[in-house]
Amino acid sequence: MLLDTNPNINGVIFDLDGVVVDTAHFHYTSWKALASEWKYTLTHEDNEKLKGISRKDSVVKIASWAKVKVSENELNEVANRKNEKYLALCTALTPNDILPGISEFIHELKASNVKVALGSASKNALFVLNKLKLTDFFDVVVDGNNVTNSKPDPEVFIKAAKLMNLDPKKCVVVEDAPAGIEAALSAGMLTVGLGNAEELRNAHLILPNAENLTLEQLNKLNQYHLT
Ligand code: B16
Ligand code: MG
Repeated sequence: MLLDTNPNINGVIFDLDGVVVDTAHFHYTSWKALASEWKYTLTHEDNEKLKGISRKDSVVKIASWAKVKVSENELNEVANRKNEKYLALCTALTPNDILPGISEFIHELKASNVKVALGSASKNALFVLNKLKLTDFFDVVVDGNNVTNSKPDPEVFIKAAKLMNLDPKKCVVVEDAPAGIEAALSAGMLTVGLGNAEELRNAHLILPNAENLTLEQLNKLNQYHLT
């Protein structure tokens, strides 16, 4: 049986890290270890600026903060070593690590015939989704392996809408990072920011986390419906 559907919302695109699962601190721990080799102490504020940014672009940013010059070879080598550390931490992930509210919301969307996609900058997205046993719930997965430009470029979200066969104006993006909100707005989509209200101030709707994320909440987006 279909639940009440909102005609303005045909698809929801989820960011992965920080929205579906809290892997952001795994990224932080791994980058911090690498940055310390350059005698640079990566701060929480620095890490906020890396959210949603591709692995390679992250190395470039950290190198510039540490004021070190890196060759293309070194850049790749550092990115690979960071990924080994990150994957080692992700190995222990289980469905218990899905953030509160996310499974319920995905089930509600499926029951209401709203399409569900992933739009992540991560090249490890499928590995993580498999660990969480969530892969089969996503109609479409677009990740760091399928895009050329990382957030705040809208490519990842535009591609997800295209693969779902949906009008971007009828898609809602759920994000935890300012770069992701910017990307979604450039894609012409409605946005829900999960986390810090000040950092995510450009989102149409801001919630502290996904615990109260429901289709009823998304009805608040009707006032912004894009024509
Ligand atoms: P990987 P999201 C992003 O994922 C992370 O926020 C960001 O910190 C990370 O550097 C990026 O993925 C690339 O990840 O190294 O696994 O390819 O938030 O867009 O889901
Ligand atoms: Mg994120």
